[in-house]
Amino acid sequence: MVFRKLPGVSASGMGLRLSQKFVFLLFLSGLVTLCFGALFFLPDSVRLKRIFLSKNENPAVTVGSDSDARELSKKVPGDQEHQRVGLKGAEANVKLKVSRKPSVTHGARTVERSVGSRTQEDLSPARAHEQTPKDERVTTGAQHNVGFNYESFKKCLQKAPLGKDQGKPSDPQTLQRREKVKEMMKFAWDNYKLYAWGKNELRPLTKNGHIGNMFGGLRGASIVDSLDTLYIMGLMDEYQEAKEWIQNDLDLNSNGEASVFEVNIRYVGGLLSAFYLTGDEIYKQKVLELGEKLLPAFNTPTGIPRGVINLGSSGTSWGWGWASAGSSILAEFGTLHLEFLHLSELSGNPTYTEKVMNIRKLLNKIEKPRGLYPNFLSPVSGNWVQHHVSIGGLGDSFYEYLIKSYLMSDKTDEEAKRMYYSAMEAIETNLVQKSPGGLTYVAEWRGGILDHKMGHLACFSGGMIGIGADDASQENKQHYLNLAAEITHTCHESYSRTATKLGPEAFRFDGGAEAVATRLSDRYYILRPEVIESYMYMWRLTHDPKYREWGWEAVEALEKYCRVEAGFSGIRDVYSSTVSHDNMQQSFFLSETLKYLYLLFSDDDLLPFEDWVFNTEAHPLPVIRKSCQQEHNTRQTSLE
Ligand code: DMJ
Repeated sequence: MVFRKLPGVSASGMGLRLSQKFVFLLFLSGLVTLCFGALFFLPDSVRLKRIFLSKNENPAVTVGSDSDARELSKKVPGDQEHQRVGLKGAEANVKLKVSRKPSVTHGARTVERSVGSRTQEDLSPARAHEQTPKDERVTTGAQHNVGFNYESFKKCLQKAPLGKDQGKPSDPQTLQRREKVKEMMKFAWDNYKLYAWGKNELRPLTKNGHIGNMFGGLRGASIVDSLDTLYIMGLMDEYQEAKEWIQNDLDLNSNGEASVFEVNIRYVGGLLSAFYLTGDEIYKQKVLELGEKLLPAFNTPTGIPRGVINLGSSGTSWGWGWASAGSSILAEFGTLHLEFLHLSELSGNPTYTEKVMNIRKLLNKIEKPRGLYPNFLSPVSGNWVQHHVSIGGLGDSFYEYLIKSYLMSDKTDEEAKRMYYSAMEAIETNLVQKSPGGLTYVAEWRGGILDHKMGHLACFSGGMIGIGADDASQENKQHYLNLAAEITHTCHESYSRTATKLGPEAFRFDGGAEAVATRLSDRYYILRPEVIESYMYMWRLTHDPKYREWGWEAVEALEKYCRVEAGFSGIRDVYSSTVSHDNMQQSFFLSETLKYLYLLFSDDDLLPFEDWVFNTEAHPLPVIRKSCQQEHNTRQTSLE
């Protein structure tokens, strides 16, 4: 184009008038902004988007030591993720909805979105490579997969995992009860197999399968969750069916949106346990492949992972729609430690350990109101978002993983120990209450105001406080054991005070109420394990026969009110003996509820506590005895 200089008008060297030049520049900058903005609306697979919006944009926030600084200073995909979070409200088809109370209903939470299937392009290995951030690519499990020796690992166990006789109790009544639990497992499994094989969960009334959206397109949650239960119960035909499905049908190439927490506790936990119990390489292979897919969730400015991740090659992650200001949830990012340490063990890749140690560093450093850990934290600023504290939903398994990290480290992880006992001290000072009728309970805390409510989920704390008692200071050992017993008693009361002898989702201690649900919406029971979990721990710690009796009461109630023609179902109102079923056999019923019952009626040498800790989905993970294993490895190498 030729621009001619007009006489008498000031113009630039190009022959444009100043106003023309201004308009032209305005137009040009508008065009550039428009083009750049449009990139955000392109699908992830478009090459231009990958070039311009690379995963390496946000500077990291340094938390803690040099190695953390190194880890964090690797660049993270902040901008792209923030866009995603920012867009969420506007994305009509990405509506994350909580069916009742958010994490209070882990497992019942629903994510409203149909999971997209994987396209040809998604499957291309070249693309997967291109999309993996550089820092993750160089540390993949396969490249580090050196050094783990199953034989050495086994030699470092202090006892046989299944005991001398698979934990068979000598007392005939206990044996009979244990057989009953085994029969319940077989019944639940057979019906899942018949009507829902390969789906995530069984719908026992409509006799079909449920997929849900929690696992990002992964399938077979009930199979993965059942592997170790079937194995320890000696249901070997069923175990073989499960193993074959893992071998032939567990497809990890899913491209859906998953809860990092749920995939970790059920799939990663389930596969890890199956590997450690059997030494079968297929589980190791699968779990290392899956572990890598969770890593991009940590690509945030602080390294605190977001709650939801796309398991496909984009690895995009974002916070739950219901969590304020895109925050991450304490019980979610605080419940990765045990599994991630084992992923490092098996792969030889330190990244997993570094990721969870970074979370711990941040939590250690940040100021805690009255020593308490609030449930919501921003993965961007690393600050608390709301001051809601709870040992039930949203907070629960974070505390559990502190004490279990200490136990799983062969009692060497002093930092976890310190954090656990100071958290317990703060909880006791601020949250533990006694009702007028003498029941001990753990209330919730909302910015300094107590909510006198205890969720079913919080009932796991009887067991947790129990296993933490022995390593407390001398003067606190008995105190914690008593506290654990009192909480377990309260939780048993919440069962006793119903028509069905099964406990409600939440019970209250205000307005004259004592351990009963006062709201209609809290009356349901979805086959949850927490109360039975505490019975099992307290039985092992005290051998007080009442815990076995309470466990048996629960078996009878489950049989009477939850067993239907084709499996077990949750119920809508524990206070009514005319039951209305919710048509869902949760995968944690097979993984946790039935396993804890079986262990309750077994001898203590079945999965002995000296060698095993249970993850929050009841998958047993072995104590890591690093020096012992190294010693055996060296001995073996020198023999070869
Ligand atoms: C399980 O998936 C796990 O125990 C988790 O920690 C929370 N609760 C459900 C079962 O209630």
